[in-house]
Amino acid sequence: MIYDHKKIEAKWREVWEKEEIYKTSKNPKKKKYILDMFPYPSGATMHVGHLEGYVATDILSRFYRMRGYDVLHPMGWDAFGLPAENYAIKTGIHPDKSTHDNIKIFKKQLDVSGLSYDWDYEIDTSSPEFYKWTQTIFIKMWQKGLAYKKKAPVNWCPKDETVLANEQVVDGKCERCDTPVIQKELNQWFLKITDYADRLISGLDGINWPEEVKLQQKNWIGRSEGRIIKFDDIEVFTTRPETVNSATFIAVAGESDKFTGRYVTNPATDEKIPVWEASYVMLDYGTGAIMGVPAYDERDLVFAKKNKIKIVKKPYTKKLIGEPKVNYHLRDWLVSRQRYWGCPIPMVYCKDHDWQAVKFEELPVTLPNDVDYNPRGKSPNASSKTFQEGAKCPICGKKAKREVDTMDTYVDSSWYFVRFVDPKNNNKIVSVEASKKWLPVDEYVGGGHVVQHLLFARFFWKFMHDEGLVDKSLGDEPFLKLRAPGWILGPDSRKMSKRWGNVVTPDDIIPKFGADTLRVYEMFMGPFDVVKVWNLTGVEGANRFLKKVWRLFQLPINPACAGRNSQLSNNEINYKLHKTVKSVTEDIENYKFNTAIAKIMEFVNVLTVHSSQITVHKLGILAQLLAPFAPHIAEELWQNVLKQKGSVHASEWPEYDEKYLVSNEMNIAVQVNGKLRGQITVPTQIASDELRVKTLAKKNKKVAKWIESGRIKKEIFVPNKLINFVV
Ligand code: ANZ
Repeated sequence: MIYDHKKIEAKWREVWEKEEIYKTSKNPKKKKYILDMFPYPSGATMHVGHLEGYVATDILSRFYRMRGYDVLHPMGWDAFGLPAENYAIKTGIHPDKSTHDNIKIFKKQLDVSGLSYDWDYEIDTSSPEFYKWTQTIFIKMWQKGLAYKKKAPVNWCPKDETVLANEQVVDGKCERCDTPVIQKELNQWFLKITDYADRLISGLDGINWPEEVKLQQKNWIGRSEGRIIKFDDIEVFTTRPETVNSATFIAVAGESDKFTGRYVTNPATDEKIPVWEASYVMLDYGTGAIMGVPAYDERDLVFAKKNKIKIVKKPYTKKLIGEPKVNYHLRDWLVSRQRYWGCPIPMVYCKDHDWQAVKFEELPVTLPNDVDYNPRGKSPNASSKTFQEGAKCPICGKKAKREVDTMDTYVDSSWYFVRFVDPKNNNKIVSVEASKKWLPVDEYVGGGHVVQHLLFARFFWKFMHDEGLVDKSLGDEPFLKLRAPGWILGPDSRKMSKRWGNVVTPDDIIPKFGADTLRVYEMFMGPFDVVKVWNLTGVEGANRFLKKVWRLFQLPINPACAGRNSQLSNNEINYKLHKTVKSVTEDIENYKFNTAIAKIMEFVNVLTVHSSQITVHKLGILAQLLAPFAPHIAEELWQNVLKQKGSVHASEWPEYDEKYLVSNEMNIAVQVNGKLRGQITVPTQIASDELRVKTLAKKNKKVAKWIESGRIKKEIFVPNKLINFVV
């Protein structure tokens, strides 16, 4: 019987689907919510790098199910976004069509990889059933004063003709198309994330996240303690109030550097100091004005020298003046986009009542289909003939104008994980009971998004928690544990990209080697969180390993064969078995998938060499340990070779017994005249028995030849350790 991955994998996937073995429990007792950062279904198919995290969460899900947990492991689509719209501009294909065509391809790819999602929980952020609730949350925020509109200079990409969030501007260029970004004054919707700045920092202490991610979030929020000091009518924010007596100028935010002709009084020295405009002072931080202290501050020194301003260095003042003040570098979140393929902002403008929220019972405000996607500096929805129909002011009932902008797609992903626990609820964002059953997320896996998504999602959670939209007992943080897979680079050690022609997709690997091989290889490449280089030889190695497992299960399980192979004592083999179970269990819990596989490999070697000691019991445990990693082959071996009843994935994870973990044998070093000449293995009970150790040591062939020649004059015995013959 050869290992026919094609037949096995297709067969079992069908059985699993029919038997619904991944159905989520309706009444979880011991819950685990295991979540992937859901993908944007892009036109480029999924590559092996994307799969890395999905395989990891699949391993965790299968493992915890086998350990008796009720697991929620859902998948869905972050379906709104610019690429589909840009594609529509180029091809005329509606974003809804291209997105859903892509979803089909992605779903197929996930499926053939043997991922155990419960598709009853699938969500699609571009469906009205989902974005109705995105709009509901927006309105609830607006009602609490957390959503507001203001004129603001915004980053504008002249090519995409849209506003970009600060995070989407990389080195002054549009993150998506590399066009230099310009500033433009526009009326924009903001979400007041700054109200949560302190909680977004303090919450980090209690969660199991990589330290560098926490640090980057802290830096992004940029909490800064200082003081506000008044120089006549000009207030400045400073973190160094003790240097105020050395302040020799004031600088207010300006387009370019120039002297205003004004003077103000330094409250610490009573001296008159000049007021400058300086381009290095930011308008929207602190008070938009600084005290210039060239003696202590590098930037102020450069400015003072250039503009021939006095430089005075005095000792720090003991008595601090001004009022204590905390500032944050975090800005409110600009969420409006002048784009089509996003969630419509559910607001209307009334001449008499300003901006008002659409009534909840009128949601969702649906995206119109009759739009011109081409960016013309206006939102595409403004070109629709139907979009404004029925828009009226909720206060006076008069005709009103709908907001034509849509929301940043990060809004959708800020709460999707909440919807996953109750995805078909038609009456509510989520029922409080469902939230209590599954939330918060226990294991969250995904790469990148260190600042934006993770910060926004924490903000939304805190809001929903405060509002009682999720159960109050759930705590202030949505993702208890976070891990990010390391990048998988192409075989040429470059980032996988169409440009380099080095993209490897599951479709390149699965037909030839099978999904089990792909999964085992991806997890065996190296530690989960480090960068790894794709290597076909490694894929072949993983495949050879599975074939070896396959052959092991084909060996006769027959005590009559005993004696042909080298033998391990029962104790030793039990020790190896229990030790393997223990380490694989702990490794999976700690995301050490590569070492878990290495230990399974070792155990396969032990059984292969000592094949006379194979039993159904031992092979069964091996199949179970392998099940999370290589689910198809494990199932075939479990059900068809070992004739076990039911799915291996529904079986109980093997337990290890501490009692076997103390090895029952000890190694004793044997010396002759102080030189190491051999080693003997003795049962632990006799390792301190001098007479018995001596007898065994003398019989040892290697040792015997050294003592043959002479008479033993003396024996030195260290119990459990060594025996030395002096001849
Ligand atoms: C005097 C001084 C002396 C300062 C010194 C620093 C060192 P963080 O930590 O980022 O909050 N500052 C305040 N508002 C500013 C603005 N709108 N644009 C540019 N710079 C601004 O930094 C606070 C410090 O940055 C403040 O403390 C102020 O300079 C400057 F030896 O005041 B300092």
